[in-house]
Amino acid sequence: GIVASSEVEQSYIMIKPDGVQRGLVGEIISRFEKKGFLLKGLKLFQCSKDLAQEHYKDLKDKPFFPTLIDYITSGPVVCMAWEGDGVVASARKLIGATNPLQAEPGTIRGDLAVQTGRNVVHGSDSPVNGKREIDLWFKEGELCQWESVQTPWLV
Ligand code: FUP
Repeated sequence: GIVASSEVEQSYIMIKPDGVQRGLVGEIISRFEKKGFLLKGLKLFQCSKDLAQEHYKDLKDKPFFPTLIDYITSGPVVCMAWEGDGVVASARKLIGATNPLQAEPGTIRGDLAVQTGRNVVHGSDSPVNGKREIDLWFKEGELCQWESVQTPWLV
């Protein structure tokens, strides 16, 4: 992994295999882009079981853990690092509740999904986990340091 050294808050956002299979990649990326966060890393990636298990290690004792690992490794995912003040909590609002049937309309899960086990997207649950997950999923050199010329309009 890389050391996510930026002082600015970052969230690891991942489009899960169902989102890729259903052709929702552009739609989902667009929501974070339009909100105004800064994209620092982006790749299509087939992950190993080891990586999926490490990512979801806090859930390893849950009954759905093996099913979750099979799902996440069932096809390519889109890995993203998004940056900005408040990005972790804001991304979770954009994503909506874990169970898509409880997710509000207007959220990604509320608009695009019906099953908890097929909820199309992941977002880090804390800034510390944002850095941890970006470090886990991206290698050295895969993140870009750049500033959007639009930034003055968004702060
Ligand atoms: P979230 O932070 O919204 O992704 O939710 P969690 O970290 O609690 O859960 C991670 C993933 O585990 C969910 F995206 C889907 C899966 N899960 C289930 O399959 N069943 C459950 O009851 C809860 C979560």
